[in-house]
Amino acid sequence: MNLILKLASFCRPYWKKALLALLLLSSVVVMDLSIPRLIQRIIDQGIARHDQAVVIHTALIMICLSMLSALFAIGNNYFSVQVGESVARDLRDALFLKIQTFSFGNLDRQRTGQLMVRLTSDINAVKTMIQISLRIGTRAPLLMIGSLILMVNTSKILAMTLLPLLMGTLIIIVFFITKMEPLFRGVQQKLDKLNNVLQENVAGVRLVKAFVRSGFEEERFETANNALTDCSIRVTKFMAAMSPALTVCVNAGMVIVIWSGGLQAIRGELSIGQVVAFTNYLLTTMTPLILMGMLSNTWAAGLVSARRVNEILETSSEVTDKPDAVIFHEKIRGRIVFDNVSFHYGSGSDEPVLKNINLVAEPGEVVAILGATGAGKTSLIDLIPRYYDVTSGKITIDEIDIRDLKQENLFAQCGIVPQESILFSGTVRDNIRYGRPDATEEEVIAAAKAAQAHDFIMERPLGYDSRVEQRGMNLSGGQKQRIAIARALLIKPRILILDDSTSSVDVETEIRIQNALADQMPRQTTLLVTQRVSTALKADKIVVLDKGSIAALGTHQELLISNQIYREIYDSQLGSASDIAEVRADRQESIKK
Ligand code: TTP
Ligand code: MG
Repeated sequence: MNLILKLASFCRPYWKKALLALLLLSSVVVMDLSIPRLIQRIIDQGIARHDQAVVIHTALIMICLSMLSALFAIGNNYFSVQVGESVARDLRDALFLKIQTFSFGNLDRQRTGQLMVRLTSDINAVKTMIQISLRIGTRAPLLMIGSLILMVNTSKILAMTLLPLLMGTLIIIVFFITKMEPLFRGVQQKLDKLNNVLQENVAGVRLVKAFVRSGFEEERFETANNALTDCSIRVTKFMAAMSPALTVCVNAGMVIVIWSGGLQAIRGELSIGQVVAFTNYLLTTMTPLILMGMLSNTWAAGLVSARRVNEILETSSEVTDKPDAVIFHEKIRGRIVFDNVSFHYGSGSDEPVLKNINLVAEPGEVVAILGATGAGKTSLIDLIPRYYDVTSGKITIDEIDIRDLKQENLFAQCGIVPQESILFSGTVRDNIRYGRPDATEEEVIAAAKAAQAHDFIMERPLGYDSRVEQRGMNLSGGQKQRIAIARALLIKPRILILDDSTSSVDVETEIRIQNALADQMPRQTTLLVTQRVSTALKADKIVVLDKGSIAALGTHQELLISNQIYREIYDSQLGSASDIAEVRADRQESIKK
């Protein structure tokens, strides 16, 4: 019920068109219903009495009515299509907007394939349901009720004889409709599964090839594909039984009418015209029934889809602004404090990913976060822009709890370079300007220079106008990373978050990027996630993260002396000779010059 109301609310803006469609439809039904009456008149008053004028006159009326009815039906179609398409567009808009508000936690739970199916196939099913309802869906019951009344009006006795048959037919239809809905839900679920497999495979087709896993993937796809086919066949088989069942009912009705009506006509209790009109009304009662039966699948599928679309619309984002959320009015200093923060992802194990993190990043400081893969580095920095909310403890920026901030304002302070660089198709310039479309050419170039991207961009014939393919396919990993860094720098963030963002860049270039970042005035607070000790060397603070806890915290020199874990990492990556550190420091200096 709730669902129907929700759907109705989406139709409300188009109620005038919908009403017009229904009015036109009612006129069509009235005209359709008058045809058997006119036939009756031709037979009883024209043919039986040899009155040519009545025959011609009535036939002409019938032709006019038919033409008018066709015209109205076209009008009805036109408005129904408009209403359906408009509602579908609004639903797509609403879904899309909703998905934009989803937090990372929501998105983890909604698979991409599922969201795609809801945005396309499900909305189409809802659209078809609306259009059908405004056309045959309303026409059929109106025709049926009209014909029933006129049948009784034509001959009460004959109508009573048919009553049990009509009831039986109705029961058959209700039976089919109720059985059909769960079957359709099954089909949609199977379609979801297929889309998930498809989505993963199309996105990762190179990997599948590289690992010679196409056999395995084919099997996985085939399983999903066969499941969908089986389910669809079951639905179709079930539905296939319905039409013949209803046809049997119609034919039985005809036999009853001709038999009993014929006998009554012979006895002179009914005119031939009445019998003919009655058979016609019987057909107009039964045809809509059959039509409605056939439409019931559209309705069942439409309702299932409407429910699925509604599920998304009713999901509330896990991270939302408080009603009294504040914004930073002035430029922030960028002091970030983790106050006893623990965190675990909602799904799966309840083992916390981060445990009792206490950490202060002073304005302008570079804090390097070092740790093995899976230590929780990405999870730690994802908490700063509130991609996820902390489970306990709090994070403050300039002494304000980030949960009290408007999220948009929070985003505006953070320049984020995610671990996986995501680029959109478009020009290099558009990709760099993504967060600030109004940036000037000089600003774009300055950001690209700082990210050490300018040179390789200029080597391309079209420079900043060169095309970036979907997901940055035509760029190397390091080039993508540098464009992503330039994009983050362009918004001139007070807080810069680099998640292993120079992992694909050679060491020399990495040092140049670090130097360029250090030279920015005033310096932004930088959180630098890395697995390489060499990247962390010059940071003001180094945090060593181990299985979600801080294992060590201090400068490189301090940690080298005091911390066993850090020394081990250092030795394993750069060798035990401490002079290597000096060599590296020298090189950094020389590159800087
Ligand atoms: P991460 O924080 O992603 O670990 P990391 O960034 O330190 O590792 P890497 O260097 O490889 O980038 O993950 C920490 C733990 O959290 C890990 O056990 C996996 C788990 N996790 C989830 O359960 N859900 C998620 O969405 C993510 C990102 C991680
Ligand atoms: Mg990571």
